[in-house]
This record gives sequence, C-alpha cells and structure tokens, in this order.
Amino acid sequence: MDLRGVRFAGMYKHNKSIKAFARASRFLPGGVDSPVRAFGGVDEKPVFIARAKGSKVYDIDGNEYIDYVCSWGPMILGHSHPKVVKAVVNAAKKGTSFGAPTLAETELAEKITKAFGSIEKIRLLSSGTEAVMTAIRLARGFTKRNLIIKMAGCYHGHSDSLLVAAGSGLAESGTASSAGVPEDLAKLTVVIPYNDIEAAKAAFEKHKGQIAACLVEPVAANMGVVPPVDGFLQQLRELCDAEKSLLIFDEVITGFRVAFGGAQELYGVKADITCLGKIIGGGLPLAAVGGRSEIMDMLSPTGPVYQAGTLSGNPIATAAANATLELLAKGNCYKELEAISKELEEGLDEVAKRAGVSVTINRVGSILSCFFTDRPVRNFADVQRTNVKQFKKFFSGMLSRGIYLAPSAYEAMFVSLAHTKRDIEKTILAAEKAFGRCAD
Ligand code: KE4
Repeated sequence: MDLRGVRFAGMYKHNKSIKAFARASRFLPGGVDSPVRAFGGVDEKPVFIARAKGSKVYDIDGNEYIDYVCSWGPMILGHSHPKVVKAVVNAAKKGTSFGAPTLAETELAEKITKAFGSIEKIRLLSSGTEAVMTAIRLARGFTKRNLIIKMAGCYHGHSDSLLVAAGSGLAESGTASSAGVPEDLAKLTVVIPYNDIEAAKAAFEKHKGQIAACLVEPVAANMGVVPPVDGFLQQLRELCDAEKSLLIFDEVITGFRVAFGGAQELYGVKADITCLGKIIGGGLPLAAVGGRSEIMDMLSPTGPVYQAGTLSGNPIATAAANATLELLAKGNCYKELEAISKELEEGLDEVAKRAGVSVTINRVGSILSCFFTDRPVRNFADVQRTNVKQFKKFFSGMLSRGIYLAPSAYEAMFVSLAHTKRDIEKTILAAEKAFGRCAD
C-alpha cells in the first residue's frame, strides 16, 4: 500500500460546531432532528456539516472528512453529483410541488418495477417509515390478519408497531422499544431473533393463521451489518407461502445498494411487498412501497387500505430519483463498489490484526461494519456482546484523523462511487492509528 504523502488533519478544532450544538439544543430536542445525529453513541459532540462534495463532507469549522455515513445510505453516487444537482435545479425552476400527478412519478415507477421483478406497482411516499408503515397496513388489509413478525435489532422506521426491539438509534439508546407505544399495539408485533429460522417456525406455529406478514431487512444494517445466513431468506419465503402470510422485505437500505435489484436480486428471493427509500430519493425525501398488483390495488383509491401524502412523489424528489437511478443503471457501478469496498474491508482487517485488536467485519457489497469482537456476529445478541467502548475509542480516533463514521456501533459504513483508492488508503492508515488507541 503506497501511503507516502498521506497527511492527516491533525487534531481537528470543532469550536463552531460546539457553539452551534449548544444553540441548537435550545430549540431542538437533543439539538437534532433525528436522534442518532446527536452522537449519543460516541464520546464526541456532533459536527455541524456545512457542505459536501463527492466522498467528502466539510464541517462549519472548515474540517474535511472522508464520509462513510453518506446521509445513512442515500448518497451512493457521492455528494452533489452534477447530474443530480442539475436535475433538481431544473425541476425547482418549474415549481416545487403541485399535489397533482406528474410524468416523473410514472417514469420513476417504471424504473423501479423494471429493477424489481416482484414489483408490479408502487406507491411513492416521503420516508422509509411511511413505506414500512404502509406495507404492514397493506399486509393486514390483504390477509385480514393482525400479527406482524419482526426481528430483534432490525429497524424499520418509527411507526408505533415497529418500535419494538428495534435497532439503529433505539438500540444505541439501550431501550430498543419506545415510550408512547400502547401495550395493546406492541403485542401485535412478534419479535424473533434474526437468522433464526427455528424461531420463525415456532412463531408461525404458536400464532397459527394469525400472522399477516413477516417483516425483515434482507441484510440487517441497523444493528451494524448482519448478512442473512445461507438459506434463511429462502426458508422465510417458504414459511410465508405455507402459512399464507406475506413476506415484506424492508429494502430501504439494500434497495439499489447491494445490487440494482436489491437483496432480492442478490439472494434470488422475491418479497410480496418491498419497501424502498434512501438511494431512490437521491438524497431527497422520497421512498416507495411496492408489490404485485393484487396487493397494491388494495391501496386507496383503488382499494380499502387508506394511504395518502401531501408531498408524495414530489417533483424535486422524483427529479433527483430519476437522475440517480439512471446513473446507477449505467456501466459497472456495482462491480466498482464491490472492488473498492473489498479493499476497505481487507485493509481494515489487516491493520486491526497488526494492532492486536480483535474485530469481525461483516460486509455485503458497499455496506460494512467493524465489530469489536473475536466471534462471528449473526444476530442482535451477538452485537450486544461486542465491545462498544473500543468502538467509541476507534470512532474518536478516526474522526480526529478526518474519517467520518456513523456515530454508533449499531450502524453501517456506506461506500459511494465517489470514494477513491486514495480515500481508502487514507482511511486504512487512519484506522491503523485509531486501532492502536483501542488495543485489547
Ligand atoms: P426513514 O423514515 O428514516 O426515511 O427510514 C426508516 C428506515 C426504514 N428501514 C430501514 C432498513 C432503515 O434503515 C431506516 C432508517 N435508517 C436509519 C439509520 N440506519 C436512518 C437514520 C436516522 O434515523 O436518522
């Protein structure tokens, strides 16, 4: 690895961010608009971002970072891609919202249904939470059953039914379930361990004829990245078929991330309902729920399951979305992402070993997590046994060297098409130093 000439920012100064955080905290709960941004899972204060370009983000103190948060997944092309920015600007000049059908929504729907063989129709909405909330309402309406199976450590947005044993920010806060969710509602959510097909079989047996759907992140990425063990998704598919329940894949992260056709393409297992978000919005608020027509036509106005949204299919968001998917459909995006992400994984593993630090790195395509443990990580219980204190030291060591990781041991690293070999080399060199700070 040629690391000559790689220089670090030294100890970054964050004075402006510290002041900004104090000011924000007077008006926003925790100073943020989404909990995980408050850096509660690490021993640092959040940095306020001023701008971003390509693989870099820049904070208001002028510090540059190589970005592995990528807005929690959407920025697979890198930040401020010129074609996406141009599409957004051109759309904005024609008006920002009409509350009426537009051609761009149809064009986006055509792209998504072409990419996902299991999707004949989609409904565009504004967030992943809305997509999954709609998916479970659809499943309940379609099957006339009430129970939903979900997996511990998976996160599906903040709708009431799904804030039970959830990952992401809830896992970080150690509560895994939220206040304000009525017990009578929470008990309609059956929680089983991820990657445990026997537990799935037992749940279906125990609640025979009552399970509307089994909801799963086909690659879990909200407890860190935890891939499905061989056959797990296929066996869930078979179980749902046998029980006449629906299989819902929450592909808000994996959709257009692990393959153009998401985890369904990668693992060859089709969902009945698919939830998409993040990448399909190109960084703007846009998500989707899709499936075969007999299910999707249950949605208002064609069916009895109500769903609506003032800004659903917003023209600025669909402009960003169409531009993003057009770029991802070209060339060898996923081969490039695989190559550079593999280099990152192998480099991190090499320098961790050299520093005498035990890590397990889970990776699927361009999402990966580095767990501080010498054991495999296959479910939420495994994640909870990892060394979060070491993660926190590692996070600080990387941030001070200009590497911006997700501020939580329960999140993923996201690699974009804008990340260069140089970025990877610099990241690995920073990691060698950061691992040194948290040696076993
Ligand atoms: P949003 O409502 O945040 O757009 O999407 C919810 C959601 C649904 N499904 C999956 C698999 C998700 O990962 C998410 C949101 N992911 C988190 C981070 N892992 C978003 C970051 C945040 O909460 O600020």
